[in-house]
Amino acid sequence: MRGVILLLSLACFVVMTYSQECRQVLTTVCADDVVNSTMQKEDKDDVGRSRKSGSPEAHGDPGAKGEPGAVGQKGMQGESCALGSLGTDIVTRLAKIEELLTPPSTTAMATTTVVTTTSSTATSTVATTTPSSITSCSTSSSNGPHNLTSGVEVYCEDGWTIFQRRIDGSVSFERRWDEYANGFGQINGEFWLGLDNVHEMTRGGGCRLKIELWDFDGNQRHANYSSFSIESAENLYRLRVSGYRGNAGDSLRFHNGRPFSTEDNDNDSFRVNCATRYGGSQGWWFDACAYSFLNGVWMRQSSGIARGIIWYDWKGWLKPLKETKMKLRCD
Ligand SMILES: [Ca+2]
Repeated sequence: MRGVILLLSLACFVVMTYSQECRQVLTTVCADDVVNSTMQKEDKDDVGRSRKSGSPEAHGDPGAKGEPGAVGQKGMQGESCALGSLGTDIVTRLAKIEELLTPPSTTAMATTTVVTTTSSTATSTVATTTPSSITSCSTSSSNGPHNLTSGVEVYCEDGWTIFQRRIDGSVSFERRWDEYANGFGQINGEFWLGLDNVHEMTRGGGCRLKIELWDFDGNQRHANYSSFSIESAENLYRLRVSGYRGNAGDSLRFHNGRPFSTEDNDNDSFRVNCATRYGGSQGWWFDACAYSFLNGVWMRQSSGIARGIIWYDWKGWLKPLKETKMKLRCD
């Protein structure tokens, strides 16, 4: 084709240089050649172009489960867990509590004794104006709590030592033998001074007993005894009382000479335990069982015979009392 075009072009250039027809033929042939050449070039270029990627193939089925692996070797022991600041604080506090709860060693007790002696000396110097300890309430000029030289804390009132007080039922008198022997309660509220203490105070003789009683209507009665003492623990803290005078009636006569009884130490003369017969577990000098029971359950309304704080010769068995004081004085 290129050769034909070349010959035609030469012939046209030589023979028909100025022929319009020859120019048209040459232009048409040349145009076709350019079109064909362009088409071939485009076909060739198409080979080099990238095709659109096809749709992804679907996943195949999962393979079968493999055999389990061999057991691995035992790992090394880890380090102990470190405590955070909060944990350290708790440990420190626990150690302090343990220290406080641990009985002092012999050395520590010796040190404590020295400190106590020093403190007592210093206190004695101050005590010239305000005595901190007395031999008994009969030597005290003020009412309220006092420390006896024996170490016992007592409540003094007009020279008398209160050893039993009921006010409002705030302190339970349901106690066992050891508690009635040692004492319990609040010195400024309801308390029981303890049979051992009362025995020590009255063992020398010459003691009197005064009992003051109040009902829920504000009425007050008293019962005084010119002779009063409590025997030792070996004699079961037997009550010795005589020489009644007063306006409440002698409801202790039935109990004179009787041993003390509690829930865990039945020394009464009844077939059952009198200490647990009246709705509680209080101690008293029961016989079979009581015409007086000042340690009874504190209650406003009676729940049965001799239940509550009882003084038979004033209120009978069905009218509990509200407040009581039992106090002694030894001259
Ligand atoms: Ca009994």
